[in-house]
Amino acid sequence: MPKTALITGITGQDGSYLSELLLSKGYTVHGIVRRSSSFNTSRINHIYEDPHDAGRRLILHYADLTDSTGLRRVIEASLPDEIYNLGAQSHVRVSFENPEYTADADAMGAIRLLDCMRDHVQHTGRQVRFYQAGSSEMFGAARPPQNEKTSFYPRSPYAVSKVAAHWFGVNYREAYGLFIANGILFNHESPRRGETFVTRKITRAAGRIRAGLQRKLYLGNLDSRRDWGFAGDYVQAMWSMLQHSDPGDFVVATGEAHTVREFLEESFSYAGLDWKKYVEIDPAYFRPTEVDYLLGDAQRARTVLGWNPPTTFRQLVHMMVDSDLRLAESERLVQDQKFAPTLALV
Ligand code: NAP
Ligand code: F7E
Repeated sequence: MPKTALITGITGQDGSYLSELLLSKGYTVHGIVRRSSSFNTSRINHIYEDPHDAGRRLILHYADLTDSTGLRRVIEASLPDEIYNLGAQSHVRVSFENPEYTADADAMGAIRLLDCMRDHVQHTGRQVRFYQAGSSEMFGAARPPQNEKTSFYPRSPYAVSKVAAHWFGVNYREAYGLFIANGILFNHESPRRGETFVTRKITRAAGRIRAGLQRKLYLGNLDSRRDWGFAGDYVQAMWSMLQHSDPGDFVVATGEAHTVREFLEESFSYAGLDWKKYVEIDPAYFRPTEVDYLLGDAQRARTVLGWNPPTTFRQLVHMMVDSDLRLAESERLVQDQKFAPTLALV
């Protein structure tokens, strides 16, 4: 039987790749979109289906992780076999500015959704599986390499909220026998990455500097190390966790760490630029408490799930730079066209 999935955070980077994956496997995909005064569906426009189309397999619902009534209604309307909780205020620096909202969406949002699922399972007797999007940020200051046995040491309101969501998942699994898998994913990036995360900020700047649209790039701490993988590879691991016979917790990582400076060097040199001519340090981007070194040990995901990420660090950087060079070039063309009529007048 074709399955049905419900994704919170479908409009985000991971939500868009996961939707593509599930649709390619024959799933019907329901997604939660939060109300915004401007369009927030750009990452899924290419798979969007008109509500008037018969037999469509991508169905969007307005709901919000801060509103349990709406979540309950969407679960009852979509009858999912699998729920992927990807929705979150996912920016670590922003979580210091908006701690209460971050905890509400990321920690309380998870328990709201779990509780809706618990009631739904109890009332209907249906089997539903749940994926919780945990993060390497939960390890924070713990010594690398980090794996499922490493103790959490969160260093931001975002990370603390994700730790709470992780333990809500463990508790609901043990208390009610629900199938709940916690992914502990290390940083994963792509051409669809939000533009205020450091990787995309760097590749976006490389493209715009090459196109003559930007002069400087202001960054914070260049010394922190991250284990960066490709988001397209990581959504495969999410799906695999829900296909396994038993629910569990899995670290998902490449096992290779690089500094922000190394990401910068690789991006700019691939774009034919010397980063030292363009980059300035702005302490505004420093964090009150930094996470210095994240390096994942994903042996359990490799052996139990058979998950092995094919994309290398260099391939990831080049994919992002190539995409942002094309994007900047199209921005430049639009800008040139805008000025063309004015030039023609003089
Ligand atoms: P993202 O691009 O920031 O997407 C977050 C998604 O959550 C967006 O669809 C966003 O909607 C939605 N959202 C935010 N607040 C919400 C709310 N109150 N109610 C409902 N939806 C809400 O994040 P991502 O990179 O795809 O990451 C997916 C998940 O994995 C997140 O939970 C993140 O914390 C976690 N994670 C990410 C990484 C990583 O390296 N990418 C690593 C570990 C864990 P809008 O589009 O309207 O903003
Ligand atoms: O920062 C440093 C910054 O914001 C990476 C989220 O997806 O991954 C992400 O969180 C590093 C940090 O990602 C700038 O201080 C320097 O050390 O790209 P980031 P993150 O904080 O690692 C985890 C796994 C998640 O779960 C999160 O949801 O880069 N850095 N200069 C900078 N960071 C930013 N954003 N901007 C700078 O200008």
